[in-house]
Amino acid sequence: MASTPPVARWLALVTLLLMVALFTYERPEPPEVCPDPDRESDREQDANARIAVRVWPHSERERAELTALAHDVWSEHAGTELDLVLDPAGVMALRSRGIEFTELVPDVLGVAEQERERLRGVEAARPPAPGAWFSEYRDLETIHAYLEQLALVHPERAELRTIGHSLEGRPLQALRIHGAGSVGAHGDRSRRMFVNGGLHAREWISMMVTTCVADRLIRGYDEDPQLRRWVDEVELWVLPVANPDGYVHSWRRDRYWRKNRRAGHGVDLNRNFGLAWGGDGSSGKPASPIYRGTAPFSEPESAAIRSLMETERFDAHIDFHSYGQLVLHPWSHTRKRSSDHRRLRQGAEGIATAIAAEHGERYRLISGASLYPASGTLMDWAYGTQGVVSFVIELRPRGGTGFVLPPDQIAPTCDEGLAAVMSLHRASERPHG
Ligand code: 0X9
Ligand code: ZN
Repeated sequence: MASTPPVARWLALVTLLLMVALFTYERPEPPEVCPDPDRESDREQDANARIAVRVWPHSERERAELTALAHDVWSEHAGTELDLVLDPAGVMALRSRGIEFTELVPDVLGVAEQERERLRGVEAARPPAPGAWFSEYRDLETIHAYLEQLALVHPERAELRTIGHSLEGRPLQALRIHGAGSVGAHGDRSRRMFVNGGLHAREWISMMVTTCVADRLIRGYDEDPQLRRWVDEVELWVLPVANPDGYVHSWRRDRYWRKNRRAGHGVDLNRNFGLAWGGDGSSGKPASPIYRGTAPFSEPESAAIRSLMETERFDAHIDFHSYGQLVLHPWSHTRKRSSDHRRLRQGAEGIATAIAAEHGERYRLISGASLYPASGTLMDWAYGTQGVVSFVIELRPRGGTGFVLPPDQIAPTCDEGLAAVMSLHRASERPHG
């Protein structure tokens, strides 16, 4: 065996020493910088922090770029504002690109945590004092028990029906409310209406408002002649929690959860209906907040609403959501005018006027697609395939803290919801009998 020449041995030793030095080298700590008053706050430094901001993109391209920065989209208005949830790096990106924005909620998770804390106290103080039920948000179990109680105490005008079950097997509970004139229903005298809340899990005010509307109509019947006349002429079905699995998840795990719970990623039920399914403003990606599912009505919750509407042949419908204070009319999937445009617009105007008469709050009228396109929605399917005069109402707030609305807003928002539902009477006149 030939021996290694001394120069080569020396070179090998130097290389080894260099490698050891390289691997053991530690980057020196950066020198302490003096606290900079303009420096991002500690909150913004925390990568897990979430900040809700409102931006006003100047172009479709900018809108898409800003949306790509976000963890979540809370609300959209085509051509104007866009409410996004960003992390601190996202906020820094806005700043460095000189993009104008306002902070809606500086600490999104903190707001949810505060609400949770408050509700823990409420939980401990159960059951609510009489008359205080609508002073606070209620979980699924409590809402369902309340609906049951209403039907039990007033069997002559309210009946509880299970219209189907959620993916995780929870009942979809609806109250059928009728007065003297509408008993037996399907008769000529009665108008047939359907309202639902809670298609989106995080929009808690919609579950509370629909429950409260049912409560006011059922319990107010004996004292209020105006209410009595209305209930006598109408058969109204109220489904407060259209997405019970999502609602439970929003209470227990993630306050800002929107979809149902399909395979953990969820399906946006308001993209799962069978009109223009798969079109603009819906996504084929399971992780998207507007994931449409694998097929129209792939989800038991939307399929149950389809069966109810096909069986009951309603004249009018409101799908309650939040937030933004808007009254939306068809279409949602296209900016083309519907053939009933004038009538739908008048109906929406009637709703907005009735709402404003309550507390002076203005709800803006706009067609769904003019707000932003959305395909496979309940409103479009109800109107387009069932001939139902159908609206979406985005309840309070206009911006504020978004989906986490202070509980003292439940009662006034319920006044607005009731006014909207009662104004449907006029909007529901069918053009062809
Ligand atoms: O996007 C939705 O499903 C609804 N808005 S929400 O913020 N509550 O999620 C609105 C659907 C109405 N249609 C259109 N905006 N096109
Ligand atoms: Zn919604």
